[in-house]
Amino acid sequence: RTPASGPRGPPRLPALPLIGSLLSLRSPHPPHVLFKELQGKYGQTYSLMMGSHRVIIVNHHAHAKEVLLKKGKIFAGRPRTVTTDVLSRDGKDIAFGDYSATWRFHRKIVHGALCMFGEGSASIEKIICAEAASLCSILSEAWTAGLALDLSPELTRAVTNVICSLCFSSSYRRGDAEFEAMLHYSQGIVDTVAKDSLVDIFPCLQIFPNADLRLLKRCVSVRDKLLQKEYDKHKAAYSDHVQRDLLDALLRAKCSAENNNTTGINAESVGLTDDHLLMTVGDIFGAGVETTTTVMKWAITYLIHHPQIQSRIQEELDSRVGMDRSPQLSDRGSLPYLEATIREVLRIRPVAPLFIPHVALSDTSIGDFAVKKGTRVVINLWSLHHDEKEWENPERFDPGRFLNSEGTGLVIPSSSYLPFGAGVRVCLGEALAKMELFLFLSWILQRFTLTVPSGHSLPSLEGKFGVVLQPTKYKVNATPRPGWEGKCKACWN
Ligand code: HEM
Ligand code: PLO
Repeated sequence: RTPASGPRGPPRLPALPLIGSLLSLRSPHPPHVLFKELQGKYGQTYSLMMGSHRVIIVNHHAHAKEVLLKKGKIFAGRPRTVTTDVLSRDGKDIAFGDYSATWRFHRKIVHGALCMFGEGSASIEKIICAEAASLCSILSEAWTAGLALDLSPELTRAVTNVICSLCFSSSYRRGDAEFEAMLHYSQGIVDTVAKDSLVDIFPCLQIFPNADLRLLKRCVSVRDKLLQKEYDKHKAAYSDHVQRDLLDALLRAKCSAENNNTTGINAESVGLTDDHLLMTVGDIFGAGVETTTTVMKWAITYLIHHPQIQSRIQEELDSRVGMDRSPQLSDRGSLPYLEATIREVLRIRPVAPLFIPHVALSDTSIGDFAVKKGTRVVINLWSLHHDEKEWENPERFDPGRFLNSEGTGLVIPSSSYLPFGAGVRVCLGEALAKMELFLFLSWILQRFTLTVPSGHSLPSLEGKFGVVLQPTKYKVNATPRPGWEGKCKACWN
């Protein structure tokens, strides 16, 4: 315990030996909602025990920014947990890997490779638009056949193909068996990894039969075979002179470290082992697919609930882009209402409502509270994005919040908004995700109006909590807008 005279830690939830705070956490609500509610009793920043680990929950933006920005390096650690160790071969990736020289080096390589395709770059725009065109022709075929569609696999394939191009220079066709396998393993991982499951709280439970852990291991082994296959192909085709994708960029860094013994740097010491390379590309692939797809699904869910917002975006598209060409990245500045809608989706249903836990790398503080080295810190983005003092009626979906009073320009109306995190651990895919969301949504809404089939109820807004917060499945009618019904297939591009 901190001596009475010194700075104290944050208020504590009652904890019983061994089971930690589990009893006070039993609740019908998902953890981000429960952690928001507990503020009423314990204040904005409080701590609890998860098994033997002390965890601080941060619910206010001032403390969140202190952790992420002002003391970003001190709080840049990640905890080791049973499930993330299975996924990342003991933290040899970026997202679940602890703060280290290896971690910094991998972030730098990925950042460089993504910039190569970066914002404004013709190639990434072309890749996304090709996928948007193919998505739109599938919607049109379904409409012609009179079918309502579960959009989830179609959106996932479009988003997967973008990240496949960037990571591996490859793509999947509709019905591809490997793609079906990927959909399946990735859902298994999302459902079981890093959500403070019992094995993460009590690692000793691994020795008992545990269905979740078995499922995770099976899914990870399918994913690893897929990654290994790409890795072997890239190794066989490797040349110092060509860099097609992220995997080539990682291999180049590995080869140059191996050929450059004079500087004392070798592949092993900077963490450029086969395992590290595979786990890094696995992270980007996994994050690239699950996050953007989830936001697309939430965006469509909210647009179906709010047809008037959908038609306002369509009016904006009609007046700024028209029907004779497809939207492109350079239209972003002239479609503020669509951009505001994307911002509002990211606020109301954050992809990662609890981020990934951070860890204090030395003794430090948050506000006036003392924090011991090794303490885990969970930023509750749900609380930041639903803070009643910052957002009027936070559960109301209202893109207008992000527009200036004339409705012509974009604003960020509150500091309590961090959809991609901030600081040392900020999301690596922010620019890519924003390009994809803008192009996919603008292409779809230029051509179609989305509704639920008649007689079906509106989709749920509740979401299923896992490592990402996903909407549940439902069917959609995509009806071509006036003027688009009779257009030939070639005109969809
Ligand atoms: C981390 C959000 C898309 C790669 C994160 C974090 C958030 C986030 C909140 C955690 C920050 C923290 O722990 O402090 C999002 C959202 C996305 C998105 C809302 C889509 C709209 C992507 C994409 C990629 C990506 C497309 C890959 C290209 C990563 C990686 C990390 C990360 C590698 C871990 C960074 C680290 O621990 O150093 N993201 N992300 N994300 N994101 Fe994203
Ligand atoms: C998604 C399922 C994949 O099969 C594996 C994977 C890798 C990286 C993870 C991602 C999953 C979920 C979203 C994560 C991402 C790293 C950063 C990102 C956690 C588990 C976020 C939003 O923090």
